[in-house]
Amino acid sequence: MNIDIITIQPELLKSPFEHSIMKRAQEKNLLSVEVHHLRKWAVNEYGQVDDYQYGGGAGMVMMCEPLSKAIEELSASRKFDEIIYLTPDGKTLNQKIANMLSLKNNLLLLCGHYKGIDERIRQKYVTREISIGDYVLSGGELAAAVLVDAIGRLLPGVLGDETSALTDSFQDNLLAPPVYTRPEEWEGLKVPDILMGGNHKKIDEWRYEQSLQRTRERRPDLLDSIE
Ligand code: 6GU
Repeated sequence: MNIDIITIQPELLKSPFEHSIMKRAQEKNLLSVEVHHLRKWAVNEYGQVDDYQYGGGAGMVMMCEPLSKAIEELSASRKFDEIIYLTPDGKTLNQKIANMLSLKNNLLLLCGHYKGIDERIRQKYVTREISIGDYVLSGGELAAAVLVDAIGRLLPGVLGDETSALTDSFQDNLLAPPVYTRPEEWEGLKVPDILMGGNHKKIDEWRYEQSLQRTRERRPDLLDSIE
């Protein structure tokens, strides 16, 4: 999968993909992330990409022309399956959306800043608008990094153990069960006996029950869609 990202803060999008699973995904050529600096398509020699908003009010708006030039130029070499604008007024990201996007080949992500991007870019190019939760970030970059991570780890071959993404929290609308490692007893707290017994059928049942219980307690809203 190729993911192109258009931003005015390319530095913010370096480190998130240079470590751990995202690094491995790129080394294995399962994922390629290309970050493009919007200033390359600025309207003048000062690097201008934003302007005051019509109607007045504080805050700048990212202009149509740099964004459309960037989108057109990148679209000439790739047929994007989706052009996604990261914005707090988009649809809240969830595992279902991440799963669906992980099946695409070419994604283009647009990161907004200030008051956001000119509405006409959204009308003309954007196929999907995504938020990562009900709070406001200073720009779309960290949200884009979250989205790329959520999608990238789902690509076949990226996770070492192919089954591990399937047992994540949310993959079946359940939270993950508790996990333990050595030592067997720590500060008087013991690992549940069932996990020490080696009966895998019983262990699976226990984990499923724990998942259900945890979801009931913490996120009953998730159960509405399966029970
Ligand atoms: Cl995608 N962008 C910004 N600026 N803030 C957000 C967000 C996105 N998602 C949640 N908050």
